[in-house]
Amino acid sequence: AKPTHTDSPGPIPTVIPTPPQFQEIGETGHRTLWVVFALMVLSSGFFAFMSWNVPISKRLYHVITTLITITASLSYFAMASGHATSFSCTPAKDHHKHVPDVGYTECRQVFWGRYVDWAITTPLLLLDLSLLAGIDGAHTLMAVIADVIMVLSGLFASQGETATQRWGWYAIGCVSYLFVIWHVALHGARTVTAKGRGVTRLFSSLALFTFVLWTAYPIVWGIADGAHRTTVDTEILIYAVLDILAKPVFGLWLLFSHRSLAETNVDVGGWWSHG
Ligand code: RET
Repeated sequence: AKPTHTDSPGPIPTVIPTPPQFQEIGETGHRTLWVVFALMVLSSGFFAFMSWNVPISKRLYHVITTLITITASLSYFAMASGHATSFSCTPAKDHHKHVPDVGYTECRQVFWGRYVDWAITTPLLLLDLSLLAGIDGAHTLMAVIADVIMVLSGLFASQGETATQRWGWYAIGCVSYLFVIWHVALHGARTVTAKGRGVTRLFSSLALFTFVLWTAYPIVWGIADGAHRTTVDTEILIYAVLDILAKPVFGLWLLFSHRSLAETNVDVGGWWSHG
């Protein structure tokens, strides 16, 4: 017979619940966050310095690229000083499946500051690439929106409590990422040819570098944040290397190429500058 609310609740369980298992940042992770903060500040200063003698009309890439590392500096400052973080608790895998009351939970430290950073910086990185390739506003806007959906999906996935929430949002994020590649890499490869051989070659290498790097992020997310297969410190280290390549190294490459290749100039009309 179906149980009803009048049924006796049964004997009081005598098993003491296992306390949650915590996975959190250690000394290495902490130090790494401060080092990346310092590198992002230095890069921002250097990019600002590079724009010193460049007329405003030719500073668009400098401004965008500097804003990217400034944003990363802020986010790394927040994370290194112990802000922008929370614990995400999920039921532990396999065992105790049928006795949820005594199954332990795993609480892993999540730095949600990353997602705030990515929500601002990845659209700016795409803007750099779109301007370089001469992609029209329509495709740029669609790429940027797909990208914001991708990052927010990652944020929701990281806060999810059930496998459905976590992997569901992760899957939505991955589909959005495919739209980003489609609008920027594939579409850009077509439009950039109008800007000549030099820009085409630059865009091809920069876009390849970008999308190979970017693809590492969902892989790391799946292993570290999704499946909890690495420590929090290892995760911090891997994201640190990826972030340095995706922001300061990308920026150096773009700004130095822009300096020596006049065809990279963008005509964005009178709104940006009057001459
Ligand atoms: C998430 C999880 C959801 C699925 C996908 C993701 C992709 C993230 C990417 C991040 C790129 C970050 C960069 C930072 C700047 O330095 C959100 C991890 C696809 C591509 C380039």
